[in-house]
Amino acid sequence: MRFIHTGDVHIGMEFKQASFGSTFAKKRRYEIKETFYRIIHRAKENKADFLFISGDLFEDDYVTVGDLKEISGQLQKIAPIHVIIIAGNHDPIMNKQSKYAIMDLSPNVYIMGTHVDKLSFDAFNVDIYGLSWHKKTIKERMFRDITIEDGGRINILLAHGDVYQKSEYLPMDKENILQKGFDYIALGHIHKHDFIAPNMAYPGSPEPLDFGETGQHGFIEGTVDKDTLDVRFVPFAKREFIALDVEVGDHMTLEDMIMTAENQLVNCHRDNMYRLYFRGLRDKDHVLDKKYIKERMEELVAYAEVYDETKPNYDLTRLRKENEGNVIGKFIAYMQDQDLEDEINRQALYEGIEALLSEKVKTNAY
Ligand SMILES: [Mn+2]
Repeated sequence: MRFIHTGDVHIGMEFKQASFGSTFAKKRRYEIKETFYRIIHRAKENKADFLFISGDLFEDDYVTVGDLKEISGQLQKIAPIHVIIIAGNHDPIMNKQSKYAIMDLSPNVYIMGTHVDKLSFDAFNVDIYGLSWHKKTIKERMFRDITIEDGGRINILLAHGDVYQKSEYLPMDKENILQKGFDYIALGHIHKHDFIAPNMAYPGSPEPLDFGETGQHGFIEGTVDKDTLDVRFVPFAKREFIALDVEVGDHMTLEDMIMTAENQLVNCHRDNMYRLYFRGLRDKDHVLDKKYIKERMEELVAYAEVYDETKPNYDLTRLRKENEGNVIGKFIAYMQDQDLEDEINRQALYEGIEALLSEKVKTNAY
């Protein structure tokens, strides 16, 4: 039996907590759907028998009726591939108003029930177990007592939950689940792909959702029979989030610093999304204009964010000595007693010095 396993697609995501603005967020909303439809198409091209969607297909609060119609329309097109869906914590089946209830699903699409449910496909000798979420948190170990009815069948489990820790997101004990005898366990909930065991895996989100989700994203594809298991992760995302450090020095001008970053991006994939951390000491008179640098970087890559972690090359000891007794000296002394590892404190120190020094220039001038 051939299958594709995906989940955590999060169609409709608004990216309200994300670092990027509304224009890029809107673009990502479309790209998430685009990649999901490419996966569906791949299932058809590769003649998969089943497509497993292990929870969080969409964002219950933000998915539109148009999105839902589009999803069901696309899934209908790949019949007779059986599409097995469980709801996760972002798209739970809480009542009759559930978004799944208003979807007009074709006969090849199955939404599993909110109690441990079983679907049988005799033509493939397959039994599929699973359950859909019915609320936003589940502290109980819902699969602890699940048992396989017929060990002669290919037994699959779809589970949206947490095998890493005892969280309120349907905790699962890895060993407990593994010893039950499932041939493949299609997990969902964690957005980074991971093979927990050869026959138990998280596919991760097909598209990464924010800079917390760096690394490759895609889906899992494979074949499973009573005596064979062949599964692999397939990188498939349109874009990847990548964090880069740009080391600068106080011998550099602003343009030098920008060119250092550009040289790093030249060898990178231009479709990816970058977060650049400028680090090191810089000349205090070369201010990093983050907006301008972002524009320059986006001539090379699809998206860039700029973080200024540099320290201007003020000689604090000298400045403090020179200003002993005045407000600048007192300010430096006070700030040096604070935690200067903290970015906000550090920024306050440098911005304060800059402001006070420019005041001093003005005072002297008049
Ligand atoms: Mn999720």
